[in-house]
Amino acid sequence: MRTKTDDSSGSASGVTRREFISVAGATVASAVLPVADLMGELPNSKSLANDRHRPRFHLMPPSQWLNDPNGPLHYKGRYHLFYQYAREISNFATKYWGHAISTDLIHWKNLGIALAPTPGPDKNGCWTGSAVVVNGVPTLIYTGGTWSTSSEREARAQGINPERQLVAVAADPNDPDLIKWNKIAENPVLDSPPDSIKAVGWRDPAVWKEGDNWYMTIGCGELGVGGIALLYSSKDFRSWKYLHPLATGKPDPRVDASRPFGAMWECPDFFRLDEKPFLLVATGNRYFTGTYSDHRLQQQNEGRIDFGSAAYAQKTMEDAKGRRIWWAWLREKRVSDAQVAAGWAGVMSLPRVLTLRKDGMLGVDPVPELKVLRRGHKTIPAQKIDSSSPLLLKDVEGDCIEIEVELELGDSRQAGVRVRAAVDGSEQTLIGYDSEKRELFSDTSLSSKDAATESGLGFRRNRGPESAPMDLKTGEPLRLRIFVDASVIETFANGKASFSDRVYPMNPAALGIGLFAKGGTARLRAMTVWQLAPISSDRMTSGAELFEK
Ligand code: DQQ
Repeated sequence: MRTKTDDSSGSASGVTRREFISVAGATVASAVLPVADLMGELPNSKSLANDRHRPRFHLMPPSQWLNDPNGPLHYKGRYHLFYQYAREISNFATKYWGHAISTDLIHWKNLGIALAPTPGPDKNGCWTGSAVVVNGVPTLIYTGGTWSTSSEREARAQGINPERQLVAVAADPNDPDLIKWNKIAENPVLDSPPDSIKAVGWRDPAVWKEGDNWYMTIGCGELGVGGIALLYSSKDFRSWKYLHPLATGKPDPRVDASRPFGAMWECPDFFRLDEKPFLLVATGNRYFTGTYSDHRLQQQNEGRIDFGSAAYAQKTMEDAKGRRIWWAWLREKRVSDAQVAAGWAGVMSLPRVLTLRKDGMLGVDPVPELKVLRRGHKTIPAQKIDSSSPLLLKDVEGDCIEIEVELELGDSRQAGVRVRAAVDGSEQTLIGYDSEKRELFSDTSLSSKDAATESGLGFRRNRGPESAPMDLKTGEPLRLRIFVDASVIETFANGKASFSDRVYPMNPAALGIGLFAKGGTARLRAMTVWQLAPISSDRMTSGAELFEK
């Protein structure tokens, strides 16, 4: 099985006139999209450009709202990454597909809106979906929302399904930027979930090809039961047939399946690495693996790709090099009033590469391309770390940096790195390993004194410790790579676990970096701190100059 995300496997490099006309003729022209207006709408661009919490090397829209990554695709030498975009700062606002392109996975140019709701089956939103090349034509499949937040419960109570699946095709497959997309006349290609399932949701299609057939999984779930990834197949990408569940969640005490959100698997993503099947779901950035036969996944093991509650709605693609590249939405961790006041919310994670580890589970690392951002660096000499170590390292600080560190944990109970720290430690974020609990952790309890970062419920908590089980063999050092980009922190540990977090120190000088060890002595083996180059000079990540490479 290969997921066709790359033109190398299709005839896309030269779509024939006949193919193009047959595709174009069968579409309804997309609405006249106010692309420039929407993405160019920067009421407070000055304050955005000067907002020290806005990241500088992460992809995001010029302003307003971003959530899920959608339809990553490698086509004619360009990476295309779409994302859920809204003109208001709210997850319940009407969603569009924002569109960005890159030649190196790192520098992005925002092109504008690829998909906008139009009267009909996506009138209240173009939600999450996928992109593939079908007979040489880049094609999107996504969920159309016909409900608004207020009408959803009512609609479902009346047995009305408020979600549809729709297809859109590139208006000009010879345009490497794929600027314009047309919704096909046959939409919706699916208008309701199977009758046998009392679905609490039915969205976020993900597609792949096996032989001549397309397969699609759609996120679903039943109250009291839990998540279900439904499986469909098609020969022509227009007419889809329901087969059976690809996988069904096992009873899980960690999620409350009596509530619609707990009962649903959003954003399923399915692929094989060296023939081993992996089903990713949004909840907990979790994945399931086991065996795949008769188009059913028999689950044997599960893991998590990112252990931070900041990350959600993971999505992958296979790139031209055959790598499995992963992204997720990094949500804000401050109250919505603060987000609205800032004029922006939501950041795309850094691209990561997933690999098959010897133990059959997924390894996760930042893509090597990120090294292109490295500028000056400072190496820190090997040293002992204990309770008497200084709070901060001398002559090194920053919030647009990468830290590479190797620590011997010694007899310490906890050891790690302190970032975004004020000189007096009044604000600081800790990332480290707890040898007793055998856990990697990110502790944002003291990250900010801003009251806007205090509240939050359950897994949507804004500040506090979060952890990931991680076994280090006796004597195995803790190896961390930490990317700090203003309010974003992404940590990678020993190729085994990753952690995303968001922090908003009130003190602009909370830029310090330190080492800590508690309950014993640890030892620094090696440490380098790299200054990273922003991908845009004004924190807007939208300028055309980004693409001049
Ligand atoms: N966000 C999308 C849905 C998806 C959810 C709407 C996950 O399609 O289920 O913006 O964050």
